[in-house]
Amino acid sequence: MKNLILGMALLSSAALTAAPTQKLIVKLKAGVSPKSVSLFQQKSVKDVRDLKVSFGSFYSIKAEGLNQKSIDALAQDPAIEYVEASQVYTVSPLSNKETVQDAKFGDQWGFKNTGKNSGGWWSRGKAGEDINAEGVWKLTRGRKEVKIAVIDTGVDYTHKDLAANMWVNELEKNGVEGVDDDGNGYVDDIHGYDFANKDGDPADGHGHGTHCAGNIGALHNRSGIRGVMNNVKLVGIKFLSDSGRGETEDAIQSIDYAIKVGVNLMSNSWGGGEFSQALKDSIQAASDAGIIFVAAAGNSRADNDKKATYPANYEVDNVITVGSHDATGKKSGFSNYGKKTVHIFAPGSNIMSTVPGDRYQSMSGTSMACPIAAGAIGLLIAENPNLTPLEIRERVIATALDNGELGQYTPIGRMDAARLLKNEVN
Ligand SMILES: [Ca+2]
Ligand SMILES: [Ca+2]
Ligand SMILES: [Ca+2]
Repeated sequence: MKNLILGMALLSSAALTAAPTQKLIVKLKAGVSPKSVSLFQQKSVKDVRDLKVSFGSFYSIKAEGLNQKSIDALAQDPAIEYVEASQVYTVSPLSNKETVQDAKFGDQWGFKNTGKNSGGWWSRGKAGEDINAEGVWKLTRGRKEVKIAVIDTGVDYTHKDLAANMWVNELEKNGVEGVDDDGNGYVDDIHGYDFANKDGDPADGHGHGTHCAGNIGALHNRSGIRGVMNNVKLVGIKFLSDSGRGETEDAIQSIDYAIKVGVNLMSNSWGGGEFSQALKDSIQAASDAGIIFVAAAGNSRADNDKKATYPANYEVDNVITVGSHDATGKKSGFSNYGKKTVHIFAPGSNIMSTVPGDRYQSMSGTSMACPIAAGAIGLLIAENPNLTPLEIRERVIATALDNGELGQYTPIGRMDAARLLKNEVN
């Protein structure tokens, strides 16, 4: 096991030289004290950081000054289960159009496709190629008991179209600034947490996370857009910085935090890097807790069956990977695909949603398809709270609509939320 991890993920000494700030993720064996790890005591090892997660003893260390010999020694240490290189993850929305002051449901072709509302005369859509939002809203608009973590660049929790659907940690809201009032280990985490900056304010300095949040849970009021869910609690978990980049240790802590909050689903519109056993262990811990992990398939036009994209390709029961289709029902040009590994497609081209400052913007990417699918799955959870992650994934695949365009890219087709709720199988 140890050697396998090293072979797949650990940087060579040459690569470490090229990236001197590269960190390593170390998992200690159960019951081992970090004081007994000889390498942690060496002068060349800096910033030994206990990640304090609930599903194992994980540390990050600075690799600066480490040579291959000392890494090999670390891997041989009987106190260590595995060691791997930290990965860098990014968001990659493809087009950032101008933000607008207001937007409307009529702009949301992914929810109701008229054939004429997908972005302008040059991009005609096909009526009905949408998630059938009006159909599913006759059945449910969600429940406030359903908690969804948006693990991303943060969320503008003050946005007028989101504020009422934000999760509120009441003890912190009514507590003392600078004090961990609910004793969960995180100071002032009122609406979530910021693992990029290690503070209790997950405000979004990028825009991507707020866009994702709006797709899931923007309010069904008279202004702005609508999310797939009108009733939901959104937990803003930030680990991607304002430039849209984040690292393994913060991703792991984000997933751990979401487990501790007790979310039903994590929406993950980010990716990059190589296989990480530590990230897979985190996702497995979420699965063990009955939590769905929805992942964007990636935006590199690639076949995920042939070359794995992470976290989309982790083989854990709770991972539901989403590709993007456009307003004609065809695969978006940018979208990754995979007959076996991309479980469903959802709208992801020219998607209008919320961005910080009470504004709206159109973005494209599997980053957008992911939260739209996550919202539909949130509706399913609202009505069927006892389904297991595997049962949910199987139902998502089985109730997908075959629109005649996506069969070579995914098991069956695209998301139709009404079919998902009604369990209309093919
Ligand atoms: Ca707290
Ligand atoms: Ca506090
Ligand atoms: Ca609205």
